[in-house]
Amino acid sequence: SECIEAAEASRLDPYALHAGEHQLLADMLMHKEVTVYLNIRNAMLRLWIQNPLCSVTIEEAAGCAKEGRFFGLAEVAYKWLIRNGYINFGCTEVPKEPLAVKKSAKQKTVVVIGAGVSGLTSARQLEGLFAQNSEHWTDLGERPPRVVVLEGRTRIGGRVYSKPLRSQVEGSLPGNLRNTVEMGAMIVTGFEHGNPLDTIIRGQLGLHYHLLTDALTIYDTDGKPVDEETDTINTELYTDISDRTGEYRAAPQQHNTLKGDDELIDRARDPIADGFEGFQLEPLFPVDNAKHRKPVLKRGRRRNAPPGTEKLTGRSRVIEESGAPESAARAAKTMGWQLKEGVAKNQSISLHRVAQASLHPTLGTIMDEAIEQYQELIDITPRDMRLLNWHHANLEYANAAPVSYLSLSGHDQDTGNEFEGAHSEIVGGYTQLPRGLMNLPTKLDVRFDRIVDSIHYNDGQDPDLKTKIVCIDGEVIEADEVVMTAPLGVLKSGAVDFDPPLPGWKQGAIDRLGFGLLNKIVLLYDEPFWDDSRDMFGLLNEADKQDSLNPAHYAKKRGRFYLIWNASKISGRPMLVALMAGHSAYEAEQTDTNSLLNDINNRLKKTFAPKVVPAPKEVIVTRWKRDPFTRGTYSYVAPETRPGDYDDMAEPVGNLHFAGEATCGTHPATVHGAFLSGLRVAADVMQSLVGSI
Ligand code: FAJ
Repeated sequence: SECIEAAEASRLDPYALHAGEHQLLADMLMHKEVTVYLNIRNAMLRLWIQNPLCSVTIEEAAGCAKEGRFFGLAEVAYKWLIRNGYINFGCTEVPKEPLAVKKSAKQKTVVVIGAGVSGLTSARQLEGLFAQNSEHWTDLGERPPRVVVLEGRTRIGGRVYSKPLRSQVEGSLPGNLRNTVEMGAMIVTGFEHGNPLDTIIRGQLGLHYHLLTDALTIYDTDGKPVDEETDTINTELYTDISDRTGEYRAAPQQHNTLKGDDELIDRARDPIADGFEGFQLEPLFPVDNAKHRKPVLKRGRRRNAPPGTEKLTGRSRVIEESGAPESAARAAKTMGWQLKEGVAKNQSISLHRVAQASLHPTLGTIMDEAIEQYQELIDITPRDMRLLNWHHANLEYANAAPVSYLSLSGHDQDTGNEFEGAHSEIVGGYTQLPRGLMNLPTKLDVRFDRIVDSIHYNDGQDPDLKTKIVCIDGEVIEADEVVMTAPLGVLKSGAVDFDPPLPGWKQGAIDRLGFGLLNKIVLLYDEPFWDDSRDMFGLLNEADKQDSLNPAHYAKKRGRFYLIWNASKISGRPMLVALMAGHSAYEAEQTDTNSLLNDINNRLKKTFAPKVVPAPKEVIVTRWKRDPFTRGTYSYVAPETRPGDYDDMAEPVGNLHFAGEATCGTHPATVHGAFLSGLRVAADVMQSLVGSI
């Protein structure tokens, strides 16, 4: 079962091939051999997960095969896992052959643009892959390629930025605490269950973390806490409305791949030899540790190929009707709402007309329509409206966009990929992750203050064309392969010129995907006046116009300081970080710091009275939209976005490769998504330089 857990923690199905494995092996394996392969691969993952400080060696990998005749299969699994960043990745020493060519021998160059998490991960991974495949270049009489990272800023991390506070404390802070504030990403989601950053953060860097609790008190505009019952019924109503909009969600893509025998895999057992002794993958492992041969996968011995092995290309579609949900009135009654006089229990709401009224319906329009229709069935008070809009604000935070900017069918297209388990924050600052990626096990070649102005890449038309990257100060760097990780906001702005221009399918995806905004105001104090045992609290906001029952009238203000984080656990200083989401995030870009400070001060005074709320020692306001190196915060699915757009963002154009959160459709808008995109792009670059495994 440790093997099963290891596969799951690696985001792989322990009982079925990954689409990449399927592509590599489907034509060569018999049904029983799939089970053998999966047992071998799961066992290798176990070795890695148990100790990610040490790379899994080829000998250890061979040991995962129960019989010598499966060594060939083990080598395929080993190479596939390494190439795709499932083992031997991150800040770990990798097995390296001594350099077998002269130092003056030819060397290719891979240029990575951007030293955020995706750029540093791809550079780190490429260094590792080049070292583990050094024989490829030795055979060519070359040195393994060098990797150069060009970063426009004077710091690493990009949207992961633990900014040092101006106001220092006397002496040093205890333990791992640092005098910093998270300007960008702060939360590591599903930390202990499948988040690949766990391997680096805990397994390799040994960083301390604070597990978050979701205990949350929401304070109303009069400063009084909302009672639990009111909070609960509004949360349930919001969830019900959200579920009803799920009817219009595009169906997720499905991949059918070869499956093994569940029962045998559960017990890490191989099928009995009978029936597949004709197995034809040659044993490739050098039992005497001699030089390896290339895998020879022989065709033609396949028997009993299971049906349904084709990958389903299922493009997303809008689900029209998905059975009859419980009537809205009955659902509301069950939640504890009082039905209005004359409302029958079977009375419901219907969102079809509004959903179909536009070519690109938005989540916000349909949810607000649902709220309005619910108002016909139950008495929704202005306070309930403030609470429902608080939930809107929370959705606007998660997507970095007002709900009226989100696609109805695709806003949650990554649903189902989230990791289980508690969320956490890194004690002492998230920047320790990019710092580790840059420095361990050896320092990457990161060049700061290199603002890339244009990329003259090779789209394959003329194989002799030299690829050049030009910085705004005129410096020109030649490259064989380029990895572009500048954020979607930068790509949208046209700040970087592409020569030749990007093809229509790529530019189309860049134009259609959304790139949103979230801002924060950070307040540093001498002493906490809030409940320091809690991680956060919420604030409700008034409607910005007279009609407090009209959902549209809350849009402008609902995201202002709607959630306030207690950051003292990670920084060691009494500090609050208030979020400004949705339209409020945009407003913060135009509002001066003093006005924002006055506003939040008044809210805090009302909330914590009779306690005295002092003036903060230090105030920081983020304004990510103005930042020329990001121009916003993270990607979202806009109404015009098409189901394949995230995948198209990840596709290379000739020798120009793309990484970054907006290229990771399974985990967009996150640090782990950026990390996974870095691993993926490294495999793409290897494919270009070396070919398939
Ligand atoms: O906690 O995982 C967070 N946790 C998280 N990601 C967040 C979160 C959000 C979240 C929480 C839970 C679940 C999902 C999301 C919410 C929020 O609290 N938080 C967050 C908050 C803010 C204010 C921001 C800005 C972001 C987040 N994110 C998103 C992640 O930070 C990003 O997805 C991730 O860090 C992106 O990494 P990346 O490698 O794709 O991109 P960058 O921007 O870090 O790196 C690009 C580099 O290129 C930069 O260093 C830039 O300077 C450089 N560059 C740009 N143009 C250039 C250039 N260099 C040279 N020449 C040029 N022309």
